[in-house]
Amino acid sequence: MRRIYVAACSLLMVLTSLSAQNPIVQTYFTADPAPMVYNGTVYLYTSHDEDITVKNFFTMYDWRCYSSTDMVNWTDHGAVASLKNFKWLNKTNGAWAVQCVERNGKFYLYVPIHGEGISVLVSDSPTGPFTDPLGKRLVESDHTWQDIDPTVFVDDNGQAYLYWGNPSLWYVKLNKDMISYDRSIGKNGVVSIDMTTEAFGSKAGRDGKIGTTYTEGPWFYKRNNMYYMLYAAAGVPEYIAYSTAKSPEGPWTYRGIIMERAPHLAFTNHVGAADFKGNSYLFYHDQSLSVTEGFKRSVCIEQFNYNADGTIPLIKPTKEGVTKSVSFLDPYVRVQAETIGGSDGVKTATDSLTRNVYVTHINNGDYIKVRSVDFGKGAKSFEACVASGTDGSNIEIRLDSRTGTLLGTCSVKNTGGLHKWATVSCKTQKVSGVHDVYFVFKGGDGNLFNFDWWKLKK
Ligand code: FUB
Repeated sequence: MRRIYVAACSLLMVLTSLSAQNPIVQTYFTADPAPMVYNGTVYLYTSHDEDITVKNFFTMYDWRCYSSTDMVNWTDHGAVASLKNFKWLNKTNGAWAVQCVERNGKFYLYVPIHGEGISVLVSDSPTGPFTDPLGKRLVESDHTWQDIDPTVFVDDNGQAYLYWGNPSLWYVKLNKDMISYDRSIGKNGVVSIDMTTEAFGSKAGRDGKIGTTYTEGPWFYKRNNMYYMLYAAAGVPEYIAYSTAKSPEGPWTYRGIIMERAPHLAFTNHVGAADFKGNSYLFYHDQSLSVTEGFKRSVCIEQFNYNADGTIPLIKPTKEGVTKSVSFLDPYVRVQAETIGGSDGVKTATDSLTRNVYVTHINNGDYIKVRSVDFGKGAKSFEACVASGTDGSNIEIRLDSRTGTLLGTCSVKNTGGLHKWATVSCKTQKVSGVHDVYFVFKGGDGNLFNFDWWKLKK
């Protein structure tokens, strides 16, 4: 009997590991992914398409951050910076593609403000708070409308490069302080890359003239002594292509397409790449969550292998995404409720005073999936921190699917309001091994409760 049970569980695990992981965030629309590996964690910075698109154009006010240690569950750190960080700015829209890099324990967030050029914010933590060290834009050029999509890489010799641009590509050599640059090169420090077809491939423009495929969204990095420039190519709809060089300053050689156009992708695409725990990942965005709204995009990830010579294969955008976690989640320490491997219905919010992020907008039937949870020999009980203004809600703890084995039901009573936090607990059935866990929320009408963290007890 036990054997049949174990076999059934294994089959379920295979089935759930085949389930769709893309897009990786369902609580917000996220775009222009920029991963940063720091201290055993992948921090993923994204731009953010608002739920309501204004004037049928990019409606983007802030930048969000997510982190993961297993590549399947992502902890939401909320909006870590916004246009409001720039006191000198007289603009409420235009928070386009971001990238964060760490240097000497400080985190530098390079952001374009559409129409205003490229600026920088600094923090002591990867998740902020970020402050504006300059009180003005970082890159001073005479083409601010084209100054979007910054990408930064600090080379082994300590020289940092900031590349950016649409539809041309420029760079500055950042000084060690990361918030100023060498003004002695190029035009007041700004070096213009030669947009040749050898460097970036060829494509006929609308006027019939041959130009390069390079469009925007550069992602600059070095791997095994090869410099890579990945970018969105060939106008809209965009595909992803790349070029390589032996030096960070070029000359660049066009290497071809790495992600084709596909029906569920948006008219823009924008990539970031990272190696983590021995695997290589490509981050990009699609429009599947909004069902074909190009101004409501969502970040996706594919695992891939570089070819032996360092070239990048053609990578297919899939619904499955990253199916294998690179580590298991420990449920016996507090797990933030906003550590999510998939969800339906819920949102996250940030407490404006404490900056604590929690799960909210929980309605009857919504759920959160947490992947690859290591039960070890099994738990006896479940504990959760919740806040509610109503009685009669429940958290069902289910195994491997939203209708899977019910491990326990935790009742959530009125705690005195949606910001009056209290700990609730319930007994759970003993299960061992690694499983996906589904928290399925049940109750009456409207917002049931807020959910801050959970943990299992042995
Ligand atoms: O997200 C706004 C713009 O769309 C980005 O800056 C481009 O790379 C494209 O993804």
